[in-house]
Amino acid sequence: MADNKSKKGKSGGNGENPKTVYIDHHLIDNTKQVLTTNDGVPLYDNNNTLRAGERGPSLQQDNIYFDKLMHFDRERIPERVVHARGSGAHGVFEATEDISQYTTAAFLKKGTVTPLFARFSTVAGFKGSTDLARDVRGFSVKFYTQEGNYDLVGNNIPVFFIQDAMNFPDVIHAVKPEPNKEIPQAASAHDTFWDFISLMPEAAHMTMWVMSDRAIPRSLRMMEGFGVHTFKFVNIEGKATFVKFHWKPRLGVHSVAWNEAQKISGFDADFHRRDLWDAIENGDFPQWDLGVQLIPEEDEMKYSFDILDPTKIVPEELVPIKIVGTMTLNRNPENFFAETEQVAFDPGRLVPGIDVSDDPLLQGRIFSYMDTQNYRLGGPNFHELPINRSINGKHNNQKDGFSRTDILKGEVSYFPNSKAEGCPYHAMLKGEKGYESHKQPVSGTKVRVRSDSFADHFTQARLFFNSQSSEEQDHIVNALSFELSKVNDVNIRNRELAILNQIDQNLAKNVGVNLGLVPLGNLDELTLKFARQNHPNYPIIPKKPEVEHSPELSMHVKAGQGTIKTRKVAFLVDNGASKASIDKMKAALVNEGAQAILIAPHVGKIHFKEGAEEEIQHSYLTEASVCYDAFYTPDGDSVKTLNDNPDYLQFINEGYRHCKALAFAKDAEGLAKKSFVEKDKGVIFESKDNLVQDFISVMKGHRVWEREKSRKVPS
Ligand code: HDE
Repeated sequence: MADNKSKKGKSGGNGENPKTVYIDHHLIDNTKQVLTTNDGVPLYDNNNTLRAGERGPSLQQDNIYFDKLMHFDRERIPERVVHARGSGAHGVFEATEDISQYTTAAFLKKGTVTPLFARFSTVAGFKGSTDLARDVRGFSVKFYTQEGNYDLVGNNIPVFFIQDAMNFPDVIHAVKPEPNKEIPQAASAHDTFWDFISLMPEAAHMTMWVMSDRAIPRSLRMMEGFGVHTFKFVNIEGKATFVKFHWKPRLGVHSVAWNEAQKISGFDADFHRRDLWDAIENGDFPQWDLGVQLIPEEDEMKYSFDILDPTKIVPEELVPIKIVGTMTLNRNPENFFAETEQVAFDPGRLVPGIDVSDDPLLQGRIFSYMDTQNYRLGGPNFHELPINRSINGKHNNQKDGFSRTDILKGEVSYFPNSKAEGCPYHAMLKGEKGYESHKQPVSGTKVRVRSDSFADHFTQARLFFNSQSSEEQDHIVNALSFELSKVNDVNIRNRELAILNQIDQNLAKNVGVNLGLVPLGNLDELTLKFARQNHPNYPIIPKKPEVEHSPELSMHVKAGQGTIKTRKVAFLVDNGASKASIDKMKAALVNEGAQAILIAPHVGKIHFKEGAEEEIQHSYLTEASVCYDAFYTPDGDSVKTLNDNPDYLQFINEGYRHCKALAFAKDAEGLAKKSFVEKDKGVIFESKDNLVQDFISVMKGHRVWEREKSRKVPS
């Protein structure tokens, strides 16, 4: 397994990582170097412009100043039109299963280790927006395989809002800040988004996911990834098998609460970016297993839904997931712009053995990504940027263009040729294998229509809602209530309630109560009018679904499956805290892979009861309860001062409100009484419980959601 703990993640796991070796060749190290111009001329003075006299005007001949400013003035490139805010890391993929009967893809051959770069993103916000927006997360992986680059450009939600690429600019315009006032930033809670969504019943399924806690992950390391579309594997005989891709995080799938998300956005807008960076720096390399659902070509029409419809999942209970390998992220970028910003993903970048299906959303994506990279990265040579370059080289007759760096030798740049012995040659001419599209028979009348097999918009939205725990369902009700309360136009609220009513009447009723509205029994006339543009006989009676309850769609931790690896536990201390009480808990947590972080009223030294002292990095001034997973208050005289410390009380009140585990050593138990904290299974008292073991076991369950019902804490 490629999970070595090398500090800084310089190793690819199994020997040298050819991609990072290549990247390293491009690193510029300024150590012990004299400052130069861009042309390498050493500079004597980089502080003062050239001027006529000590207090006189600057001179136009100051080419050194111009060299510096000309570059600075051009530092920004257009941010991505969507997914502008992202964080990336290098890693490796190790194939662990023999699936050669389905695909010839070399990087999926059992035992193969392939370098990769992954980028996670939000969709709607600008480049500098908060990580904790309620939003879909992008989940892109560029595999640098021996057969060229393969990009799996997915999301952390397995379905999409729309079925046809033609509507993509519309859904994005609707969710982005409104064009007149450029409000709101990184948020869907506004009129234009819900106006569009309430007119598009095909968005109902995705809406359920985005209103669930999946849209506010605890960490990028704790979210699933999905290829979303159905793709094709192609084997050596040219036979295709439909495939759906899944990334399963080793740390489980976890989220924060909406109230926390809003506060984290204020306290640490880089919360996810920092978390990913720190984990990799600490050697806690995040890992995901890659799973595939395989559907024989003959079964294309077998199901109650259309496998080409990107608003549908294939329930795991219907087609099980087969794990075929593991991704390990083990190295942070050296330079954000050069790597994370310039990496160019494109779902059309395929390798032999993998092909696209006819999903109309996927088909549309194949144009858009290449087009956007050409614009965003300033021309057709973006493949030559170190982060985008394939590890097996590129040889073709394409040439020139802005920022070309390759220097093609010789006089030949055409094919066929005799002067260069026919090189670069077509693989087929030498009997070698290269990329071949799956030989799929195609016929049809040229039309702009939507298949009626795409017309069932609510069955899977209902499947998702019904598969959630009662707390998760409450969160969906709350999220919808929040979002629709922010909508000003009551017609839009009513229209969306009518859609929710088609999914689940109680859901619509409960959201309606929070909006002061009673849901309409039928879809709104305007919604129907638009739906009938695609399906003239809408609504069409849906087929009976094969699966009506899918436990895998719930994020609730299954008994005995949780882990506390890399979780952050705040040790709330002050001068006089007992080191013994701290050390005992710390050792147990670290043993389970968690982090113990001491927080005191001020940074700098604190003195323990036993006499020793320790340098503290975090204070109540810089830290917030919402950025931690659990809380421990140790024994000692510190308890006396914490008793009167409002920041301390705020920490544990908020932790309690957000259903986190709180442990109190014996001396500290009285502090719980001073706050809103009430004893329950997640509030652990040393005198009543098994302090260490119970604390760890509650943390493994992620949250004590039952506590949410009482909602006694005003924080
Ligand atoms: Fe994208 N999408 N998208 N998208 N998408 C972009 O490409 C587009 C869709 C996704 O980390 C853009 O490089 C169209 C589905 C991710 O750099 C752009 C359609 C899924 C990323 C684009 C979709 C995605 C993007 C903007 C409808 C999940 C970030 C910048 C047909 C399977 C990649 C860029 C990164 C980025 C177009 C729908 C995922 C404009 C036209 C469905 C993860 O090309």
